[in-house]
Amino acid sequence: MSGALARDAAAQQRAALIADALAGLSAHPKTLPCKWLYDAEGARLFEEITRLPEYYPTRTETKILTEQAAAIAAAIGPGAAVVEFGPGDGAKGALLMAGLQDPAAYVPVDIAPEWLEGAASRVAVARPGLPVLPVVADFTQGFALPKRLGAAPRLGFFPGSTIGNFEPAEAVAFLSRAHGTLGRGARMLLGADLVKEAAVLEAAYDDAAGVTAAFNLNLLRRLNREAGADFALTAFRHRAVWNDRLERIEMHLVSRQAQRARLAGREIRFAEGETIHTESSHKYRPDRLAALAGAAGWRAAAMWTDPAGLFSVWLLEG
Ligand code: AVI
Repeated sequence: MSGALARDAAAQQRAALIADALAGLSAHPKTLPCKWLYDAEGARLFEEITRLPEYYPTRTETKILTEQAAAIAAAIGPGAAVVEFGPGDGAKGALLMAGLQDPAAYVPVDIAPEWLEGAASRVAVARPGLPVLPVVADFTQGFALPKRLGAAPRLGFFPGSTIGNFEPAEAVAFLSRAHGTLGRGARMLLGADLVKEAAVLEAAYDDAAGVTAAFNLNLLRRLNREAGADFALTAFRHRAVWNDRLERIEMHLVSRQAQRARLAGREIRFAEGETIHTESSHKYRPDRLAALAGAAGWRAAAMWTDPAGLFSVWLLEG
C-alpha cells in the first residue's frame, strides 16, 4: 500500500472507531464492538492469551486438527482450494494444508495485509510449491475469489471459534454469505467452542496472570489514543461472566466509581458499577451449531471433538 493510501485507510478506520464508540457508549447498556479490541497491542495480547493455561480453545482445536488430520483429509478428499477467513498467524492454516491430499491452493483472506503476509509465508513453508493467493478483503462481507482457482472444489476454513464472537443471527448471515462466496458444492471446516461448566469458561476469560484483563482494558487505551478520549484506565476493571440463558461468555469493563470521560468532544457518564459490554463469546451445543449451519444453507457432514468434549471441528457441506 502506498503511503497516501495507508493514511486514507487509517483515517477511515479512526472515523469508524469514533462513530462506533459514540453510538455504543450512548446506548443502554453501554457496548463497544469487539473488533476494536485488535489494534497491534490487542493482537499481541490475544496471541499471549492463546498460550495461557486457562485458555483451552486454541490448544484443544490444534490438538483435534493434529490428531484427526488423516480423518479430516480423507473426508475432504484431494484437490481442495482452501479459503481461510481471517488466518491470523497462519498456524492452523499451515497445519491443515500440511495434512490435505494434493490441495489446489491456499487463499488467506483478511482486511489487514500485514496479517496475510505472515500466514502466506507460513503455509508456503508447510507446503512448498502450493499456490498461495492472498486476498485483502473484509471476510465478513462478500468478496471475489481469485480466478486462478478455476473449478477446484472449494473448502472454507474458519477455525478458532471466531464464529462465537458473532451474535447467532450474525453468525447465520456470515455463514450464508460465505456459502455465496465459495459457491455451490463448496464445503466449510469450522471450529466452534462447546458449552461447558461456567467455572472453566470464566477462568479461560479471566486468567490468573491478568492477560485477558489487559486485553480488554487496552480498548480504552486505544480510544484514548485514536478517538481523543480521556479514560482513566485504573478507574475500570475487567469482568468475564457466563450468561447461562444466552450461553455466552461476556467480557465487560466495569466502572469502579461514578465518573465522566470525554470522547471526541462528548461527555460520557458512568454510574459506579456500570459496565461497557466489549465482547460476547458464544458457546454451542452440537445440535444448536448444526441448526445454525442449517439456517445458513449448510449441512453438517462430520464433527470431530477432543476426549473431554471441550471443542468441536465441523465439516459442513453446501
Ligand atoms: C477470537 N475469539 C475467538 C476469542 C474468544 O475466545 O472469543 C477472543 C477472546 N477474548 C478473550 N479471550 C479470547
